[in-house]
Amino acid sequence: MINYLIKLTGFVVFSSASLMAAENTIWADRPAVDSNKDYEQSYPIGNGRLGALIYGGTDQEQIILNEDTLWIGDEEDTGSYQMFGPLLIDFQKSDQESGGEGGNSVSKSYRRELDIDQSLHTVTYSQNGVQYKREAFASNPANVMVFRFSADKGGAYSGVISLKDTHQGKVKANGNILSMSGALKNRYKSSKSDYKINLQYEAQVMVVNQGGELETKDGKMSFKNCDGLMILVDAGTDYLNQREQGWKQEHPHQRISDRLNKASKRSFDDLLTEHVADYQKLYQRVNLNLGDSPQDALALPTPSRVDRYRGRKLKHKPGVHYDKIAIGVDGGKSDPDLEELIFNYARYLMISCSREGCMPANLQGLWNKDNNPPWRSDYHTDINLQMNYWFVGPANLSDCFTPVSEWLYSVVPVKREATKKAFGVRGWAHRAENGIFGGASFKWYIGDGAWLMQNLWDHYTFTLDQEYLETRAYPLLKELCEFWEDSLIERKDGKLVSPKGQSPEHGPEREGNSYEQQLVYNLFTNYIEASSILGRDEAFRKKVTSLRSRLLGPQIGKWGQLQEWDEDMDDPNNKHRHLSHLLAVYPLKQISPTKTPKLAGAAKVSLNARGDGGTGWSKAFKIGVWARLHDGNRAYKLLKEQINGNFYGNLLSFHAPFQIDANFGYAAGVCEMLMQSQTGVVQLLPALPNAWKTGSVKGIKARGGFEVDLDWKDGKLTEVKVTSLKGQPMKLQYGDQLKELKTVAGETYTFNASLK
Ligand code: FUC
Repeated sequence: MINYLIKLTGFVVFSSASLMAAENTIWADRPAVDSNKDYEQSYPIGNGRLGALIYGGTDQEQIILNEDTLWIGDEEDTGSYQMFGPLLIDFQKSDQESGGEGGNSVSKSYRRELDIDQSLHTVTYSQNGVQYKREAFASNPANVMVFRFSADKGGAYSGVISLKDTHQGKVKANGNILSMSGALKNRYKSSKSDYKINLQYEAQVMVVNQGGELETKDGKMSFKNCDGLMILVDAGTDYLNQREQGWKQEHPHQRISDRLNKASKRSFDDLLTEHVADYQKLYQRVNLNLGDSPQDALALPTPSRVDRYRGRKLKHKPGVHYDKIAIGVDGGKSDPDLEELIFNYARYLMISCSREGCMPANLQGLWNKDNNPPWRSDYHTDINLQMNYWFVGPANLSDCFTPVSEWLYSVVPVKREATKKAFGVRGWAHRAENGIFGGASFKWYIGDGAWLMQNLWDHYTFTLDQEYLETRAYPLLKELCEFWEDSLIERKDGKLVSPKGQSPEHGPEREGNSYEQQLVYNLFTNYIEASSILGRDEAFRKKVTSLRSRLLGPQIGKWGQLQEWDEDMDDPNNKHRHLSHLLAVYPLKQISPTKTPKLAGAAKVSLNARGDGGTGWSKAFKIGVWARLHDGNRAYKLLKEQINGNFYGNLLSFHAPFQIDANFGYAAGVCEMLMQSQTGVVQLLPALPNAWKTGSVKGIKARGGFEVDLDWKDGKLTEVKVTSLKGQPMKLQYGDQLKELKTVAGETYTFNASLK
């Protein structure tokens, strides 16, 4: 933190930039050269729609290009997310050069960093007496990616730029533009039939040189003796999220050309200033301080810093995943700034891969280097997509949520037909794997829709956006209630249960799994509230209220556990990564230590039995559940388990492999530790661990439209500031203190630990 910097004034070993940015900089002292380990080394940039993984080589710069609509698939099959392909820049070494600091190998002056406060990627190194600098960012307002190559001596840049098409398209070089375009015809590895929709795609790379010359030949572009280069990149497809238009709009060529032409008339600095302002409007809303890290941690490149934290080098065997990742390894050293950095990085990643008008964050966010990516890099709805977005409300990034509701709204017509065909009922349901044309694969998990609708409902509770409620959340909630009205089965004792299905992704297929029972209870609860707020559909609301009262509720089994199934058959040795029977604790709200202490106790028994191991997302999930059970130290243990076992040196979290849900789930867990508002009461520091003795958080959000700043010292709240954005009444709780207040929109209210 900054105060740490002040303490260190005059200390000369580390650069002041790296100290100041301890919780905002990810850096390495070598390029990401091992192409098999992209996700462990390369750094992602993105503007919501367009993204890149950057390797930072000094012989060759490799930039993997992505755009979020480049998908194969159709209304039947999920398909998969595709990569656009690599952009390669081969640097020609000058004649005088004789080894020394060159090549893609380590050089002492080399530094590759991602500044997540500015959303700017920089590579610097010296070679043969020349100081080189390469900067990169993805601008949301200009809607292009921008690269600048500069040097402290003239004429230092010579080399060749090329694009690789990884589909069936053509690469062309013309004037100062390299392009590739074609139509997608690939199939995902497990798909049997041809797809009915073939998107057309195009990418363009525009090169603006300072000094020197450009020349195009054989589909490549060479640059010679240039003082510097500005490279502008854009890519897109003809995808449109409207079924009635056949999922297509016009070819992307003109849009791309227009954006590049417009950007090329502006200077790099001008584009950068606009980009940073746009990015920081979202990023700088929240500031987390969990304490100060020691000097030796701050001096290390990020991969070594993570190893220092975990007390070992990560031994990651690619084949080993699911529930077998080592736990309880804790020989590491404290680094609260790293815990902050990982929280901040989730916010960086979300702003970079999910902005208004874009597609939602998929399993890899936006970043994909493979045309047969793991699990199709798709929208998995039996936890992953939901987890991606749990933290956006609390972390003051609700703006990043609308891609989810827009995507869901666009694919529901396809799901409605598939649901009718499969089950003969109204409404819509999900299979676990989902694409952008509504096609799906793997098992039906008919609770998934209600789970997604919790995200949609939460978006409303944080923003109180009435238009969104009327046009998106409400119609989807209502139709899903109809699905359940048609699908619930009445048992002899009058109880209503879900039809046969699996509790994700293990165990037998049974009726009345806790997974669906809890989700349906929650769906009905949210629907009742939504229809009351809008004053709509009173008769249906009554019906839903009556259905809800007859649902088979949560049950406590013979070893004190919260049952996962309708019968008492849970295995205390089951360590499965999914925790679907604990959703009522988190992210739903039916079970809480204050309102339903017995059930919360049973949830604790179950969670203990599941253990502290698992995939990245599973550990992240456990942080949140322990936080909701108000056990801050245990939540913190899981947070450490996740950092110890499931983060690469570039701070992308893994399953394995890399899956962005774990990055986002980590941030969600941290938010739950600091504040909770799901029960209608804003609980301050409900799960503060001993390890975060003194700290603060500014700008996090509570449901009802409140922005909150918290300060604590020696484990106790010292001050809370609440800014009311919507003028709603508020209930504030800290320990045994409860304060009810009426608020005025725009006013800020300050209280001490006694809430006075
Ligand atoms: C769910 C999980 C898996 C994996 C996949 C993408 O099916 O059970 O662990 O995360 O999604």
